[in-house]
Amino acid sequence: AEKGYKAWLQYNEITDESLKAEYSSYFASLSVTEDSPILNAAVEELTLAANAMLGKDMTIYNYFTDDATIILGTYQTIDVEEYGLSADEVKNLNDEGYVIKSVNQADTKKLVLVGKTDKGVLYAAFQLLRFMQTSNSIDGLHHVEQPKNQFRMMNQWDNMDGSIERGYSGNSIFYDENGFTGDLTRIKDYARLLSSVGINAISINNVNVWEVETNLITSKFLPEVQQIADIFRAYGVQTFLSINFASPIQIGGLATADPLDAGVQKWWAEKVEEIYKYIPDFGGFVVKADSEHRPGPFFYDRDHADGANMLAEALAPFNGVVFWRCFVYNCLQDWRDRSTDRARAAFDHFKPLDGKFLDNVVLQIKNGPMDFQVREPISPLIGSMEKTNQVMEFQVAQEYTGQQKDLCFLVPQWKEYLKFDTHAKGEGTTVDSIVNGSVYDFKYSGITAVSNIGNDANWTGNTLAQANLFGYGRLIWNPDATSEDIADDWVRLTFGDDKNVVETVKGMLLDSWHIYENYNAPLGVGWMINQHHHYGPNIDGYEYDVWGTYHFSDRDGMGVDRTMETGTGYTEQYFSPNKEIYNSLETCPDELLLFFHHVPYTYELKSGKTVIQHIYDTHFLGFEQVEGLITRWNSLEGKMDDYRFNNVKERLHMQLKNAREWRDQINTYFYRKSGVPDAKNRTIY
Ligand code: GCW
Repeated sequence: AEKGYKAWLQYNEITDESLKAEYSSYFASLSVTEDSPILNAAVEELTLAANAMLGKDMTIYNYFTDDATIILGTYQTIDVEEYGLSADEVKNLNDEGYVIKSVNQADTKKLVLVGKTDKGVLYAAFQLLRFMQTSNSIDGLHHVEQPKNQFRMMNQWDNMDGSIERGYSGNSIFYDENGFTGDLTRIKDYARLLSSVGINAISINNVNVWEVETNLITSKFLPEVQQIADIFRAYGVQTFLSINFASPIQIGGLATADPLDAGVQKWWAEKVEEIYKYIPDFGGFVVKADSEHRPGPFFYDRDHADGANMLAEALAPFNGVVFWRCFVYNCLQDWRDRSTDRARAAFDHFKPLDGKFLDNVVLQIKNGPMDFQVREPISPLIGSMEKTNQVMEFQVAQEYTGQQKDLCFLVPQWKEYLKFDTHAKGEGTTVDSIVNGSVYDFKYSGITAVSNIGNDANWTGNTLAQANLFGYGRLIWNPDATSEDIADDWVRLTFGDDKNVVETVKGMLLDSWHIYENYNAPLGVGWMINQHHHYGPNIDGYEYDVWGTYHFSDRDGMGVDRTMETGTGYTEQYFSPNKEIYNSLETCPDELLLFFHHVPYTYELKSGKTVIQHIYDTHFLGFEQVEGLITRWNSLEGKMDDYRFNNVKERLHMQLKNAREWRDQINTYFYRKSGVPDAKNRTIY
């Protein structure tokens, strides 16, 4: 059994006879006159799929001939007008855009896949195959698309010992025992998965760059990085590395890593030149500096613009880019110190530096001000720096959202974040319009995310977590796509067209984020998790610790006062009217109430319930909903292979155990604190 390995690239045989006949008439032969690794990848994918889905062996011509049924290439070489397209239609697309057109006149049936560049052609091939795998007719097709974001990136948190920081699906596919696994087939298949959903950049090592990984930018490892970059390049994916800010000391033999030191600058310039000898289109660096004990410019009394610009100078001659992370906060906070607020940190550190960064620096900002909780407000830094390139960082890995045991389809959450109105330039300045670079005309922009894959046969541990990887790519390609459509596509591609399977799995996915939220930390307060591994409830797990993640529950109430008048003043960081909306108890939305305010347990929510009754109700409900997920899934037995069925079934039972623990610990804790009984008298311990 392939155990879920093919994910959404199943290419199952087409069983509907009339569709099979229709597709087959187009998949007789293919003509491509340009030669590039990316175009070859497109042809290889189409050939593979034609074989698997239609049992056809296409003839490939490397010249134009009227005999060819598929014409594939860039607009410079294809005479698009011959196929009823105007040259402008393709020319006016961005570099990754494409057109798919079918011509079906009486005696000719042809498919034209034309891209602005070869990347567009590859994306067209994957889209065409998606149409076919989801049983759409391709007669009369005229499909035009281009991505709405420039960088569509993936960050691996893989270490060279083979472990993955926050990995929930086995070990790294890249590394093992402080070297490379050498399994290039697996990496190629990962490249296919990424490219098929439009990902165009990847950093291949953890942002925490430890001792061994610091050497990735040396001749010891660069030949193997080059091999990996060659594979990704053929799928339109540009390779980046995370670097250690202290590299000049650790591997350069210098006494300092001070960004303003001439020797350090020279060292980086030479280092970058060396890297580009191996990888001429190397993307650049991802940097976690002065964050969670990693070295950075603060150590030398320099600011983050000094640090980022030093690397940017070195990369600029090669068009390289620095992704500089804004996850900078005091992780040694004294819990007694009520004036420090971790949520404020990114804005406080970076906003004053607007205008000081070189134009090949991109600030990488987590979607929320804390750390990928089940619910957070948008980071106020997004949209606040007019003169500085920004990308937003999501986490596809489910560190705080069930660790790929619990089902949590994150597309609806990301969608809410992307459509949030920051009001940065008045009404309608949504997050997606900022991160796609159109509001401030950034040179570089887009979205990045922490990957959720490992070397488990099915890539993501829980087979249903594949939907998050797929959905991430599809959503950032086009943030206007709906969660429903993305989920629908994923289920059909992964499990086929059975109506029951499609409706059931889709429903489970779309409900899952709210279900998870129901049994988790309530009303946006976050955390309440076990230390270190972050799975399962531990309400006071971080309450008296250094990490700045507190809920301040006492006998009367709970929540973090972040208002301007009596709290930390964090609300001030938002543009009006968000600032006022969050600052006021009257207008703050229920789901974020405890993120912004400390309220009595008896405080009445907009829903009409008290906070304490809301806690009880959602936690009893969340557990029941997980029981419901199990019933829904069980109804699908026999409708798919046993491996995938049992894989998800096992995970759902782990989820039920987790939900029960959350329900009972949260309810018991707050009952004991508040003394307020459940209005419905259910069992609380
Ligand atoms: O919250 C933390 C995670 C760390 C991670 C860090 C980060 C890579 O728990 O494991 O380190 O976020 O984003 O840098």
